[in-house]
Amino acid sequence: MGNSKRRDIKQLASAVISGDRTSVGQSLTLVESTNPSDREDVGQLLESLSEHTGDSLRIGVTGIPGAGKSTLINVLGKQLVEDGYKVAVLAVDPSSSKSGGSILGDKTRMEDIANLSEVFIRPSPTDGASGGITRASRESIAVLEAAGYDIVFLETVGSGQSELKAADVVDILVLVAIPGAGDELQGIKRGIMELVDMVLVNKVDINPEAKVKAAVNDFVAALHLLHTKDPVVLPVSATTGTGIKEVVEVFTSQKAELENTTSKRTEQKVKSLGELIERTLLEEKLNSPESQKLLKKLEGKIAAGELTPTEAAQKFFEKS
Ligand SMILES: Nc1nc2c(ncn2[C@@H]2O[C@H](COP(=O)(O)OP(=O)(O)OP(=O)(O)O)[C@@H](O)[C@H]2O)c(=O)[nH]1
Ligand SMILES: [Mg+2]
Repeated sequence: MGNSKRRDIKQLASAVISGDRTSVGQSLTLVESTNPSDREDVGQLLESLSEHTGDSLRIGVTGIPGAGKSTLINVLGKQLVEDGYKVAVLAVDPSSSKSGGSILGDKTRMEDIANLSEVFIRPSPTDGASGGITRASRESIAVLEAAGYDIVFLETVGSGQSELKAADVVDILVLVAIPGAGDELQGIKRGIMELVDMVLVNKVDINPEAKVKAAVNDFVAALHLLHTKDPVVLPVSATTGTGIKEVVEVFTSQKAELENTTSKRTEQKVKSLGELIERTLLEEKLNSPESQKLLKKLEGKIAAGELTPTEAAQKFFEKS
């Protein structure tokens, strides 16, 4: 694009840095775009913001549907705002079929913070491509950091892939669980527990104390097996506020610690290079007219039963 477009992006970036909410929203729409022609603008925007990014505490919140993730973010966010932090929430929903209902649910579950000037909530439905989740989240977080948000929550539905991807982007991964009769680890996909830094056993207000204790002990034991460090497992209630102060204390001390270290951030930046290259290569490969033509042809052959998807993929790589 020409120079005038460039200047617009520069203006957009300055408006984001000044904290202008409309510009933050526009920038998030731009980075979420899957249109290849927007990538240049995104690159320009992120470069203009780069000196102002990288200083938020990023908290991933995962767990089975209905565990209380949104309700917890609402109370935690409220407390953090009272403590002087600016808070942003990205609700990542990779399943388009579910997104409508869930996003509406998220908004109403966060009604205490939804209208605060210190809070920005963004439901981010993605196209389901796992690379897309990480890239869009990482870039969205950069926009929010540049706009001055100190704490960014990333809520992901408990569907394996998005949780694993979210873990790459965050500083703390929180699993929200509910007490159950001995089956605490059910519904939690393999590979997630290894990445979890903190478990919140939620809804203690409607569960007997013994059941809560058993759940906490099970998670402590499970995390002990997986980590060497001391696992943080806390019983909480998003409804009554039980345990919320303790959780906020963990977050604020982590935030302070993060200000003194840069290693994790550096590690994440290094990882993002690989992802960017991967994505660019993929886009180049898929978007060329020849590839599109070949894809169409191969799709026809699969539909006609002449090729299996595996054979078609092999042919695609042989010929393109
Ligand atoms: N009694 C009680 N109910 C709770 C608590 N936390 C959440 N809930 C209720 O549990 C239901 C689900 O809460 P959400 O916050 O929407 O759960 P979620 O994990 O965000 O759900 P999805 O976004 O659909 O994956 C709602 O009806 C909440 O009011 C709690 O601590 N105690
Ligand atoms: Mg939710």
